[in-house]
Amino acid sequence: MNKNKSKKVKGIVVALKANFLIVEIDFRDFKDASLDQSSKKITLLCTRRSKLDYQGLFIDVGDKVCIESVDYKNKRAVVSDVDSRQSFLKRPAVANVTLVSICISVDEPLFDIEQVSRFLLTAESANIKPLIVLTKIDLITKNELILYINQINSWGYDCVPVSVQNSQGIDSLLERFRKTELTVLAGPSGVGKTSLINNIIPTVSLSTSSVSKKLKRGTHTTRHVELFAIGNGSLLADTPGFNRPEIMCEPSDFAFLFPEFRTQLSNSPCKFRNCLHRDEPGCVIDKDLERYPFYRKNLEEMINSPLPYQAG
Ligand SMILES: Nc1nc2c(ncn2[C@@H]2O[C@H](COP(=O)(O)OP(=O)(O)OP(=O)(O)O)[C@@H](O)[C@H]2O)c(=O)[nH]1
Ligand SMILES: [Mg+2]
Ligand SMILES: [Zn+2]
Repeated sequence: MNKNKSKKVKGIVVALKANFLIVEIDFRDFKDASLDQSSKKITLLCTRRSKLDYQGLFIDVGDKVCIESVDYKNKRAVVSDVDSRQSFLKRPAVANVTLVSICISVDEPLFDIEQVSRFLLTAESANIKPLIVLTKIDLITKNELILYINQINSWGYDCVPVSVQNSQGIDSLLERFRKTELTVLAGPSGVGKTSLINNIIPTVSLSTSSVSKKLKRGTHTTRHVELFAIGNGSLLADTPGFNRPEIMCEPSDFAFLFPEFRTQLSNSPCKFRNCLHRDEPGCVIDKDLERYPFYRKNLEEMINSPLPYQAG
């Protein structure tokens, strides 16, 4: 009997294809003469044990799994167990995310505060750290870029400006990603997420396509989430772009998803504990903050929507 067939091995789901899971394993820990020892990783096409379905355990990209019945020759295996998740980003669906890199282009498609904020809220509500990656900065002047950076900083976020066209900022972005276990590139279609991966990992050559001239929007080129190794044990996920993330939140929690409001609330709380920061007496939130109108509009929608609370 092949010894490895009964051996349990740990791996990570790097992609989902039809009903299969693509699992990458690091096989340095155990030797198999039939394997090509020049590479350190191997990807296997896996099915899942039906007990996982009975237990209602969903598996997504980023999940750490246990595999068995490994057939190295044909690169097949069966997923028998899944570790509990450290975090989960619902859309794009990725498990164990440590950083959400929200890619937003300064032009083509145009920077839109409401759209960026919706992506930021997705990360905030999953309790995962967001970073804004400002893409296509070759399309604007230095002064325009400074205004964008200041604007993003005023919301309490960090931002890394990049251009794939002239490789500006790519090295420092990569340095940041290599300090992170699993970074997800999220953002609208056409902002250059896949172009960034192609630039960072020259050995992959993923499909990209130009933004529609008429609508000035992306054409939804990437269709699946996929993880790529970027060195230092770090992983980077390319994801399909989408334009309008939903906001799902309790009205009383909503303000805490905005760092600029959190700062004000932690300095001195509002007079009433259940303050929704509308026009209540003793409210400490500065209504002149740039994103306040966005907060207010979505708060009203949430309050008026049937449960569960949701804004448009
Ligand atoms: N000028 C300029 N164009 C860029 C840059 N990065 C990407 N593009 C272009 O933007 C277009 C869209 O790029 P993609 O990488 O396909 O965008 P995406 O975010 O992956 O889009 P989806 O897969 O649809 O979500 C392509 O025509 C790229 O050549 C950049 O830094 N500068
Ligand atoms: Mg893409
Ligand atoms: Zn208040």
